[in-house]
Amino acid sequence: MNKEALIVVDIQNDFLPGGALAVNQGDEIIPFVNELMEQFDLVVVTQDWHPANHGSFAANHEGKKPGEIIDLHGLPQIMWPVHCVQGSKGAEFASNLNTTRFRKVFRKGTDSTIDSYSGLFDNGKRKSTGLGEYLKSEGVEKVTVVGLAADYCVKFTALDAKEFGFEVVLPVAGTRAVNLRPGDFEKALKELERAGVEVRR
Ligand code: VGL
Ligand code: ZN
Repeated sequence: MNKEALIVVDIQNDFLPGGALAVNQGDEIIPFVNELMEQFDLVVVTQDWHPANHGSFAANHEGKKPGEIIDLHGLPQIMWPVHCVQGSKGAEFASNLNTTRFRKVFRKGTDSTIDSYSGLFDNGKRKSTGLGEYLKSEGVEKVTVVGLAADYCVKFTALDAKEFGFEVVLPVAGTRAVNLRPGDFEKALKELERAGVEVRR
């Protein structure tokens, strides 16, 4: 049997229109994701979950503005607006997302010294969140990845899942991009295809 799982990445208020790190039209994927969850017996979820002193926040670095890149303990780090602070409204899942289908939630970005775009590992691949190991222990061989944002957390989650040994599918209808630079969405999709991810357009 080829057991499958759905990974729902960071569908949280701060990534929706009106949120602190709003993804254009990010809210449009929610009905699609709610329907898709009904087709999976195993749904796992990631939640961006930063302490207020997180090193990815421009506000925590004197004179830095969102979009600038700094060296954060040896890794290049894009400066983001303060977002998904632990316990805040912005860190909560979208109110119209059907959370009753969630089997397990993996929180990431909890270490102030390093960011974590992927739901499996931090950006330095120093620590695992346990997500990959959990799916393996459940006998999963194939994963579908949806959520926000296509050019950051969805991309790195899909790449790490592929590298972890899963077959990976990304339905484009289930994601939207930050697009800091125009074209980042398409660039991410190409990169995923080159890595062997099945991008369903
Ligand atoms: C994300 C930037 C910073 C994401 C999270 O979920 O794509 N992007 N933190
Ligand atoms: Zn974040």
